[in-house]
Amino acid sequence: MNIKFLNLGKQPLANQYPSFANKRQKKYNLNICFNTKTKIISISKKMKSEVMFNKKYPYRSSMSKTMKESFKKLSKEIIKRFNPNLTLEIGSNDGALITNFGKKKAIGIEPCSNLAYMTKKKGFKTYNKYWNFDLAKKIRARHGLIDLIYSANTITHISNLNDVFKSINYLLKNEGTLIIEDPSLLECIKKNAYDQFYNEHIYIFSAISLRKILKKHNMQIFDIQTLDTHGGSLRYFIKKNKNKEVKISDKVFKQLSTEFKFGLNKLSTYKKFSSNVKKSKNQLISLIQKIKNQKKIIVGYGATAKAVTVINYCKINNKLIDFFVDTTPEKQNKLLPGTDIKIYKYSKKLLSNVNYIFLGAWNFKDEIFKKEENFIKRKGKFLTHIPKPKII
Ligand code: DWN
Repeated sequence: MNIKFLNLGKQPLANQYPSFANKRQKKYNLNICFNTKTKIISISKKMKSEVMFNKKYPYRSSMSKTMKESFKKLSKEIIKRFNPNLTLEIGSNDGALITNFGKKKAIGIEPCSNLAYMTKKKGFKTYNKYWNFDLAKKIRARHGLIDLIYSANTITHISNLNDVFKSINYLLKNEGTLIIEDPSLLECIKKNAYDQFYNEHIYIFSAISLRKILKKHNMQIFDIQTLDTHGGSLRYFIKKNKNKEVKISDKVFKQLSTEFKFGLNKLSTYKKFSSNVKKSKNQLISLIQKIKNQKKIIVGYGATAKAVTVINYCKINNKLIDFFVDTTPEKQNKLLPGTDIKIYKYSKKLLSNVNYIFLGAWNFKDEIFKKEENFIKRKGKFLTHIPKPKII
């Protein structure tokens, strides 16, 4: 049974940035649910993939140095540990991972044509398609079974998980490896990061819930890595049950036991989280209001999908946050979805008389702090809502 435990109010679609002139933006109700049987956390209204991921999708993994480095490191590890003849990436975005492999050694699948074009242009075979069983059949007929399938921040964006894993199982060699990487539910709850919930994040996985889905598809987690990326992610290494050669690492049992101890299998944990989220909202509004009463300038840094959730949930407008800056060309000179707050192209000059920076991209705090040494030197302050609203 799906039980709603958190209402994040009326929200627009994240990653659909309206022009300055567009004042009428559609919104939907964002509710978060816990499934008592599968233990999975999901949003209640699931949008069609075609509505969310199309030729205008603005998010590019290569926009951040941190992500580029993380993918480079991972590709080296994949080659050393598994030495695959062929790697297939589901949701290859702008090629931040696959371009680290040889052109004949990696295939991308990317439904957003603007992004698929970027890897095709670099000579990588890229299917500009949504991941499903029909595509898996087509790929198997053309390339045979695959040694290694990788997917970061994509599986949680696809509504039909049974089809996702059935298709992976069909295409992966019996001795092959599946690696998936997504925000960790444990970190999300611990950090009170309610902004991980928006229309694209249909699910937020825990090892507990992922293990249950995989079991249905005769697969299991054999190793887990904890990552700092995207506010705390888990990288799951998965094998088919048929593959008896590979041992289950202690890290898997450790993660499961930590999650059970924390109560990720219990509704009461999410009810507590929900009440913490409401507190966070009130604290953030009063903190920003207090700063604005002193006639200071506050600017949002990183017009992230996460910021869309926070700003809309807290009903923050351009009287409270003056504008946002972002390095992504597709987001610039647009409005932060659902709001009247403008997004401008990032430049140091634009920040020269800013007093406070609200960290929309709090997950890149270290990268941003390094970049903004001058802002810090001239006594500029950062504002965050993670783990609770405060001035840093
Ligand atoms: O799963 C998803 C994750 C991986 O990426 C997607 N559904 C959508 C997206 O979520 P997000 O928008 O919350 O992701 P990021 O990676 O936190 O976005 C960072 C944003 O901040 C980008 O628009 C780039 C911008 N940025 C910037 O302007 N200056 C980032 C850094 C580090 C900077 O210095």
